[in-house]
Amino acid sequence: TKSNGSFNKTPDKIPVAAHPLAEDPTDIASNIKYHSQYSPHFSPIKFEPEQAYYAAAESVRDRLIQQWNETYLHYHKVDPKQTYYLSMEFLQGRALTNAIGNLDIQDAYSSALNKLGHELEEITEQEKDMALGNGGLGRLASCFLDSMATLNLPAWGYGLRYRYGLFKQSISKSGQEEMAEDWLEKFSPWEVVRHDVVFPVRFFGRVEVLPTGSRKWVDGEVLQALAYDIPIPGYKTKNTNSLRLWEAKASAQDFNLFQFNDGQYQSAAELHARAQQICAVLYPGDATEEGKLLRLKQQFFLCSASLQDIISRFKERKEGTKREWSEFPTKVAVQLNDTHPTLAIPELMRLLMDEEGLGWDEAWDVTSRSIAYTNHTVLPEALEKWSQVVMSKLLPRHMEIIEEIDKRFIAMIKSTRPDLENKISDMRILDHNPNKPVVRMANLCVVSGHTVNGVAQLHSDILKAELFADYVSIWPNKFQNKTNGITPRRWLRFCSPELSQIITKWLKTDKWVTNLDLLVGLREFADNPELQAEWESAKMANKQRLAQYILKVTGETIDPNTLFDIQVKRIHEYKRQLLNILGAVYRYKKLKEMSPEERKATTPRTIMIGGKAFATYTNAKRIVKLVDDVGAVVNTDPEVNEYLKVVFVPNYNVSVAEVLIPGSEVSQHISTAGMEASGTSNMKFALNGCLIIGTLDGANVEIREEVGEDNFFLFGATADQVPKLRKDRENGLFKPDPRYEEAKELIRSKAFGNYDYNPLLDSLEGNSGYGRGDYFLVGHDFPTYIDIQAKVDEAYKDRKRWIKMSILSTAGSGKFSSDRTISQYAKEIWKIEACPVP
Ligand code: B1N
Repeated sequence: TKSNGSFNKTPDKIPVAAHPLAEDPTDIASNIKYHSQYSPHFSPIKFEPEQAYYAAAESVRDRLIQQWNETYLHYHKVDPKQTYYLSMEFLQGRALTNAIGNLDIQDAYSSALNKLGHELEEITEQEKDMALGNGGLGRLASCFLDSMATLNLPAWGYGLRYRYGLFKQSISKSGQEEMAEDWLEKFSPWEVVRHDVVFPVRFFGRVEVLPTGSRKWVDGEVLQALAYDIPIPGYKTKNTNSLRLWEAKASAQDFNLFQFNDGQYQSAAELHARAQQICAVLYPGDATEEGKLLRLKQQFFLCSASLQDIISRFKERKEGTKREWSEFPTKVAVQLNDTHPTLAIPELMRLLMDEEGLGWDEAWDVTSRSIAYTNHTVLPEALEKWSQVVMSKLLPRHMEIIEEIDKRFIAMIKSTRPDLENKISDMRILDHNPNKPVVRMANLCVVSGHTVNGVAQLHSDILKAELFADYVSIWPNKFQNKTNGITPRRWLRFCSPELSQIITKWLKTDKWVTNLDLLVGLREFADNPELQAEWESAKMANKQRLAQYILKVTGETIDPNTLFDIQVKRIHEYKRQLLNILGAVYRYKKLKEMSPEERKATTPRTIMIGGKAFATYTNAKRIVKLVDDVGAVVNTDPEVNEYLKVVFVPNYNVSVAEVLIPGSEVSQHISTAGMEASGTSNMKFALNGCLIIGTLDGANVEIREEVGEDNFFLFGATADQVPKLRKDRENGLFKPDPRYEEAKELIRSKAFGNYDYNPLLDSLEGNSGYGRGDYFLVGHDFPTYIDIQAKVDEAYKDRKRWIKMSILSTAGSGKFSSDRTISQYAKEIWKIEACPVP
C-alpha cells in the first residue's frame, strides 16, 4: 500500500480534450454554466447564489489544476531542495476571492457572474471558512503558504483533514455556546483526493528484536493515511503549491464481514470507527493545556504520513542511480510549527534505522540536519509534556528512540560541559518526576533540531534569556528570530480594494502587493489634503460596510461617525480583554456623571470585542458574558448611547476579520508584557491604517519602531518589569488606582445584570498565584491604560493629524509582510531557492 502517487503519465501524443481557459467574460460564463450542468451537486432547476458559488469555484479550479500540475512536474524535473511545513493547524478561511485575486481574474469573473445574474461579492459569501485552526498559529501557517507560493518556493504544507474545524460560536443569555461547524457538509470544491497517495500508520504494538540485532515495530493496529490536496496559488505567478491534508481510513480487510453478518455491527467495524475518530475534530485549544490520547494519535498520524511521503518523494527523484541518504538534508527541510509535530523527530529516526537500515549516527545526522523548530509561546501551560506511560503504550519504538536521544544528550553534556552538570535535570528530554514521568517536547526539539526560532524579536530574546538559556551556551548559533508576517494579498489588497486602489494611485505602481516595503513611499504624501480626503472616504466606506455587518449579526445599530475601536482574538486572561472591558465600564461611569454639555465634548466611541473562548476555560467564558452584559446596558442607555456602544462580535473567524479590520480605527493589543509571543492581527490592523493601543509586547515593539512612536498609543509595564511587579504584589506593595476600584465596584454592584461576576473579579484580588492575585497585572496597568485612552480621544478630534497618523501606520507596515518572513526562513533556515515555473 506504500505509494506517493508517482505517475506513469498518459501518452503525450494523445492531447487532452480541448478545454480552453477562457479570458473573455462570455466564455467564462459558459464555463460556469458547464459546471453547473456537468459537475452537478444540486437538482438541475436552481441557479441561486449557492449553486453559482459551486459552479464558479469549479471553473476557477480548472485553471488552478492546470498550473498546479505544471508546478508538480516542474519541481519533479528540477528536483530542488523543498520545504515541508508540518502544522496541526491551517486557518485558510475562504478560497474563492483569494484564488480569483491571485490569478488576477477578478474583473472577468465579476462580469461573467453578472451575465449569469449574480454578483461576485454575494457569491463569495456562500463559501464556508476552512477553519482547521484556532488562532494566530494556524493563520500564520496559511499566510506562509501564500507567501511560499508567491515567492515561487518549492514548498508543501502538511496537516490533517479535520471533519469538524473550529467550533461555531453563538451568544445566548448564558454566554458563549459552541456548535460543530460542518465545512464539508456540502463538499469542498478546493480539495482533490489523491487515491494513489496512501501510507500505513501504526499505533500500539511492540518492539521486536531481529536476529541481526536491529529492532522493528510490529503488531498493534494499522490505519491508512489518505492524501487530500488543496491548491495554493501564488499571486500573479504560475507556481501553485499544495497543502496536503491527511485523512485516516481503515482498509477493507479490517472490516469483519463474519461478525457483521452475525449482527455484531459495532465490533465488525471497530477499526473503521477508531480511524474516523482521528480526524474528527480540531483540538480547539489555543495555548492551553490538554492531555488526551487522541491528540497524541493525531500528532503522530500527521508526522508519520508526512515523513513517509517526503521519503518516498526523495527516493523517487533519484532517477535510477542510488541516492545517498546523506543527501537527504540537501533536498528536504522540515519545519515544525511549534512542538505539536515533534514526533517527526523519532519517526524519521525510526524510518531511517528500522525501515532503511541506517545506523544511529547516520540517521541522527540526517534527522538533525533536516528538522527545525519554531516556538510560538512561553506560556507554561502550552509547553507540551506527554506522559511516558502513554507514549510507551501508543508508540513503543519511538519511546525507545527518545530515551536514546536523552541518554546521548546527557553523555554529551557530561563529557563536554561538566559546568552544566547541575542543569541536566532541567535540560534533558525525559522528566522523571515520580508522580508523572513525562517527555518534554520542546527540549526534544531543541536538542534534535538544527535551528530554533522565536516569532518576534522580543520573544526570541526571551527564549534565549530564559526558556532555552542553558542550551544557548552549548549551541549559540542554533537560535534565531523570525518576526512573523501576514500576507498583504488577503489582508489588504483583497479585503480593502478601496484603500488598495488609493495606495496604487499615489505610489504609481501596484508592485507594493509583492514588495510591501514600497509602502514607505506614502510617507511623503501623508500631509497631502487630496490623499487625506481619499483616505478618509475609503476608511468611511469600510466603516459603513462594518456597521452593516454588525447590524446583520447582532441587530445593533452602530454609527460610522464614532471612533471604531476593536479587539479581536482568542479570549485569554493574558490577552486582557478584561482590561478593555473595565476601561469601557469606567468610560460609561464617567459619561453618566457628566452633564449633557460635557458629554457632547467627548469623542464618541464604538468598542467591539470578539473572539472564541476554549469551552472549558471558565474565566474566558465569563469575560465573553461580561462584554455582552455591559453592551446590553450601555447600548440601551439613552443618556450615553450616542457616545458609547459596546458590542460583542460573535463567531470571530477569518472572514469576519476581513470585514472588521479594514473598518477599524484603533485596535487593542494589550497583553501583559512578555506573554504574547508575537501577535499577527496587530500587523493586519496597522497595515489597514488602524492605530494601535498596545503594550511593549510581541511584535508590537517592532510595529512601534516601524510606524513611529507618535503613531502608536503605548502604555503599561514592560516585560523586564513584570517579575518585580508580581513580587511587589505578593509582598502587599500594590496600591490600586481609585479609578480601577470604581470600575470593578460598578460591576460588583450588579449594574450589568445579575450574573455573578465575583469569581472573575476575584481573580484580580489577593496576592499571588496563576489566575489569582492579578497574575496578569490588570491593576498595575489600568491607570496608564485610562490615560492613553484619553490621548486617543484627543487625537481623534484633530482630523488632519489623525488621518496622517493612519497613513503613516500603513506606510510603516512594510516589514510585516509574510513575504519578508518567508524569505528569511528560506535563506537562513531552509536554504532553499525559488523554482519558478516557466
Ligand atoms: O502563535 C502566533 C503568535 O502570533 C501568538 O502570539 C501566539 O500566541 C500563537 C497550543 C498554540 N502560540 N501557541 C499557540 C496554539 C494551539 C495550541 O494547541 C498553542 N498559539 C500561539 C503565531 O506565531
